[in-house]
Amino acid sequence: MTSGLRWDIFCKVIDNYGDIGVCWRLARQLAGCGQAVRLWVDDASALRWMAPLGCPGVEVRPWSESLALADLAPGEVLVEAFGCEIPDEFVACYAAWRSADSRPAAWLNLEYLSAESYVERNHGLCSPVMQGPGRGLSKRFFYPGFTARTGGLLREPGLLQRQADFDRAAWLGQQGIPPIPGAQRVSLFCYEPAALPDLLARLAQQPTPVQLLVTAGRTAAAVQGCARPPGLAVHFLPHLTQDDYDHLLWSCDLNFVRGEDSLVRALWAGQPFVWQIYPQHDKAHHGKLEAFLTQIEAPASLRAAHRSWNGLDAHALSLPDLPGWGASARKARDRLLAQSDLLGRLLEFVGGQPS
Ligand code: TRH
Repeated sequence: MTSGLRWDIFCKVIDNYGDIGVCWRLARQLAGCGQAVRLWVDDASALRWMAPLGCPGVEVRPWSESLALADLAPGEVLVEAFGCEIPDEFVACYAAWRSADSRPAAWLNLEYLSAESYVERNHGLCSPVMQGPGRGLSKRFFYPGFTARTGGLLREPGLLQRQADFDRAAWLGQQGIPPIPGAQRVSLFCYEPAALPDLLARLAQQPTPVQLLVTAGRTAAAVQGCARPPGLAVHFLPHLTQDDYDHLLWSCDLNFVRGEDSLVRALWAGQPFVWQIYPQHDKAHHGKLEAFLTQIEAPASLRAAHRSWNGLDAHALSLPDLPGWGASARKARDRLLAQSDLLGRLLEFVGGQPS
């Protein structure tokens, strides 16, 4: 059932850019393999810079108080991203269509990415809908993840080839990033880590000059709120398109990433990286971070850097070990590349066992 399906993806932007970033990336990949996608989103503003040209095959629709559902035929695949609740009126429309049409269909709950062990247990589970207009139907859980028994990771076809063909110097020039001979470039995408002033001080003390490329938004505001140590070259970036964010990661010797989607991009970039995990009030992110570090077989110094950067301990940030962290990043990437990607698994999931 996987050729030319129609997909309705629902995305509620909770905060930051990850919800829409992941949904857009998924929508774009689905469209790239002949699927028709409607992306319903309550706040599409980030798409203006993330994907200013849009994408053929992806229609972005506002998810507002009342959905424009007149004459709407729901798609065969309904995706609720990250546990958002699909509006009743849409579910009613979908349920009516399901009862009148015997074509296979699926309702999926796309979950957040984690390396924790529950992901393998829960991936693919079915959950009957007990109330509301969808009563009698069932949803299935789709968990992205790092192992063959999960939903995998989003990875565009040809990504590694594009990276191999990428011209760093030309891209940096086009972005107006001033060249600093012999400098190491470090990209920074983070929230407001307590260790940020410490990082800036350490980068300024490196034997090799460092050029820090700071992403727009919260990260830039956090850096602007810190004292700038002499000797550190800082360049503030505008909001980049998703593709240019990849180019940034490919252009740097060390990448600080955050959240969910940029972590995956850092993995594919194969450069040394440090991840700031999205902090949760109940500290659930501590276990999630440790599970990830175990998953990628992070060496001790990389684990220590992650713990300091994420405030799991009060140790000062260790100096980056670029050769060691680079080797570990490339090994992790190679292991992940040996697996199929999320899109392939999702199409199989939907085609194999429609709910
Ligand atoms: O922005 P994030 O922190 O997003 C999320 C959300 O906070 C979400 O609610 C939370 O649950 C989740 O993290 C874990 O980080 P993330 O996931 O990396 O998303 C950022 C997206 O923005 C990603 O698709 C890359 C893109 N991006 C650009 O396109 N251009 C840019 O200049 C930058 C800095 C990012």
